Amino acid sequence: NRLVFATNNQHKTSEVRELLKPNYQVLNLTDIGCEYDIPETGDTFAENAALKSIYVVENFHIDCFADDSGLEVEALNNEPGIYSARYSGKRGDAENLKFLLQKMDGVENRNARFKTVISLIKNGESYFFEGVIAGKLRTEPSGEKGFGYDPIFEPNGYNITFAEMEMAEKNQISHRALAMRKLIAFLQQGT
Ligand code: ITT
Repeated sequence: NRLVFATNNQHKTSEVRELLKPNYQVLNLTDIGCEYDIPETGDTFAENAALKSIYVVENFHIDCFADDSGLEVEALNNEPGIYSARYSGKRGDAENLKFLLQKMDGVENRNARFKTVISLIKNGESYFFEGVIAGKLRTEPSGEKGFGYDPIFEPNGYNITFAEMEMAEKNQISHRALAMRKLIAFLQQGT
C-alpha cells in the first residue's frame, strides 16, 4: 500500500512514516519528483492543507494527503498559527523559535497548542482530520530532537519538551499523531 504525502518537510515525513509502518509506504513530494513549492494562500490550516493535496491530485493524478500545522499561542491571539513556518519573516526553525521567545519575553500566560489538519483526497472526494495538543511554552529551548517549536513546547502532563522526547513518544501524543490516527482509521474502514 502506497500513500502520497504532499510535504517537503523531512521531519513530518519521518513522523508519518513511523506512524504508518509497516502497512503503508509513504512517498513525499521529493519522492514523486515534485519540486514545486506549493503556495499556501489560505486563511486556515484546512484551506492550506487542501491546497497542497489538490495541487498533487491535479498535477500528478494520484490520491494523496497533506498536513498543515502550527503553533497557536493564547497570549498572542493564536499566532503564529498558519504562519508558523515563516513567523520571523523567513523559513528557518531556529529563527522562528527565537522570534517567538522574544515576543513572549515577560509574558506570564504560557498556554499554547499545536494543531494539525490533514486533507485527504481519495477517489475525488475530500476529507479532513484534525489533531490538537495543549501545553506550555518554556522560556528557554530544551532538547535536540524533533523540529520547529518542539524545544520550547512542553505538553500538559509532562515535564519535558517535545524535543526531549524520542520520536516514538512524541508520536503517542502529538497533534500530528492524533490527526494521523483518524486518517488511518478512515483508510482502514474502506478495506
Ligand atoms: P509542508 O508545507 O511542505 O508540509 P512546512 O514545514 O511548510 O512543510 P507547514 O506549512 O504546515 O509545513 O508549517 C508548519 C510549521 O509549524 C513548521 O515549519 C513548524 O515551524 C511548525 N510545526 C508544525 N508541526 C510541528 C511539530 O510537530 N513540532 C514543532 N513545530 C511544528
